[in-house]
Amino acid sequence: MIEEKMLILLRQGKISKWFSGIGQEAISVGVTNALNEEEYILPMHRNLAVFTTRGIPLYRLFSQWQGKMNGFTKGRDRSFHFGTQDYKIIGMISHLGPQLGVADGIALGDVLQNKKAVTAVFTGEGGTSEGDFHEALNIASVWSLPVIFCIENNGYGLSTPTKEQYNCENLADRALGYGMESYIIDGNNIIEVYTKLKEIAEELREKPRPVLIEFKTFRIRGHEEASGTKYVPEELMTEWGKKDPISNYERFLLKEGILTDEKIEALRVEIETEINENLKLAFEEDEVQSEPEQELQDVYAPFEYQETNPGSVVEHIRLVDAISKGLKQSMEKHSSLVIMGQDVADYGGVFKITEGFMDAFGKERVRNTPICESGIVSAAMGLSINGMKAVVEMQFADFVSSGFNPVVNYLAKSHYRWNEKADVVIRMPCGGDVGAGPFHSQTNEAWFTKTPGLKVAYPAFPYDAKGLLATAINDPNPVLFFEHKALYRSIYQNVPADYYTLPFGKAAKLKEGGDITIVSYGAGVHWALDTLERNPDISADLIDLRTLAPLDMEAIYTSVEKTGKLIILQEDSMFGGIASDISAMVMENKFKYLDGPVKRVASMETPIPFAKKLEDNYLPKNRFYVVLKELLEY
Ligand SMILES: Cc1ncc(C[n+]2csc(CCOP(=O)(O)OP(=O)(O)O)c2C)c(N)n1
Repeated sequence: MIEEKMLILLRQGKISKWFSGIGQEAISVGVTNALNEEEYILPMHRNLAVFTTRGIPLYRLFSQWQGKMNGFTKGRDRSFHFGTQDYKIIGMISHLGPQLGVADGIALGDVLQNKKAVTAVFTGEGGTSEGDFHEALNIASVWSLPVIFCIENNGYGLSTPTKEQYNCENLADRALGYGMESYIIDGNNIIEVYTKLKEIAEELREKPRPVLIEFKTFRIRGHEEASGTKYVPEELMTEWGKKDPISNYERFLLKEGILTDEKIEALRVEIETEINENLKLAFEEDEVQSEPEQELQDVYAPFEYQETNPGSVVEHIRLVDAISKGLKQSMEKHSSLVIMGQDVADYGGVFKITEGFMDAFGKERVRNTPICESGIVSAAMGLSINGMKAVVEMQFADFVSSGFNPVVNYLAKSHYRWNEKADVVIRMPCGGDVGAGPFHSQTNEAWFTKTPGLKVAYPAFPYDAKGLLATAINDPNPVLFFEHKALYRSIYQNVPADYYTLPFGKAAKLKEGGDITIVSYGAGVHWALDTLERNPDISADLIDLRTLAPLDMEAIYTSVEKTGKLIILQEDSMFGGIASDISAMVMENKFKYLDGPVKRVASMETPIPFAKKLEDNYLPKNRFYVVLKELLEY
């Protein structure tokens, strides 16, 4: 009835398009009713009945669709793209697949917290073609997670019929390959959906494991309202029209004497009144206003940095040790913290950062993962939704590209969209000068500094690395934590033995001088230090940024006001890197203080080559002095 009403409003131009679930209602209603209220459910764009079955007041749903404040996203996202912890509903992102992995993480959280609960997640048959589907099912099976994966096979993914989407008879058959059970259920029969799902959910609560369900159904309306169904053969429409779940159930209830025509009429009037009253509320509500300050503030979850002062005992350790010890202390401090990554358990990770962790904290909290970056980043988000913390180790920063989508679209945007934190740190062993070629040497921080909602740390020293990692883990926002591989075992420092934190957004001034400002981070800091050591006549401020998001522009501005010259050294290739933005900001805001052009020194615009001579020439460290000298003499 809600959708019928919306159709009228759409024709009147009063609402924008949405994705109809007409003909598929039995699946949403049956699955949602089979779950307990405190169990998480992750619907898709066609699952209105999940929201109504969970009892969300209709005016809030209508306001959500109209982009108003009584909705769930302050007007920032549309239709069903939202979640609400109040109703334990976790909405989709447009990319469809990632939420399957998020369901894994939520279910893992339940298992680790000894809750006897199941998680249900939806996908269309089109979504099953995404890699995320494979990754999520595989993870759930390997880890025995109580997830009910629900495929709504409705015949079409937009205009694409099933025979062009996959080449097997039943999608449920894929379960065999993942080592899990599966069922095919008539998705238009509410009694079958509900009774079977209730039985499965009860079993899974007692004996956690994933189950794949293929609901056979049909999409009676267009992909989105107003887009039509011209490409669907008429006979399919007629055939499935006869199987409409609501009219069939109504007939059944009438036959059984449970319903009467009078009761149906009374119910219709009651529901229509509810819809109209709630629509009135939503229409009467004002449009949202844009308050730029509020918009910016909501990009990140609130976090109050807590200074923690360590005792006086120090140890002379390498960068790799500082990260390992810091991570270990955070594991002791946060009992809800889980580490996930390839080979991080018994093997201790390829850089041995988590060596011994499994013995200290157990295999439950130090988890080897299959090779599936997207699924694991999504699962980390699920852990966060379920009240836990996650550190994900990328084996090499390069491989984050395989998990890029959930990082930049799910984690980064969650708080802004629907007020949900993403309490996840992604550790990124990065960087060149190690003779490792194009796929084990990249320093890809600029992929992330570009994306609002992410924090990015890039320490150059053991002391900074240990303190910043502790803060990254305390912070409920998603943090990309870059660790330079060439510095892991070459840079030593005296580091407090105790746990301590350092603030984000505060650069360190490593050298004080009057003639020029040098800004760098990561390995670049050490190249700059070497250059200054070899040329003691140069009087420079050397600023180590330490974190790139937030970025300490004040430290740069103050120094440039004093020296009048700025050179930025970055390891990444030049175009689109952080140096370009710093340069632009200084030109825009401190032009009158400049006595020369702002200079950027960076790697060549090529992939990172393997052979030593090629890599040496690719990296900027040997070019730095030449440009520095030119600018000093300008
Ligand atoms: C990664 C990605 N690619 C393409 C799209 C565009 N798109 C949105 S829904 C859809 C079809 C989805 O089909 P299916 O999963 O079967 O769900 P249905 O709409 O039939 O319920 C497509 C192609 C998208 N949202 N995300």
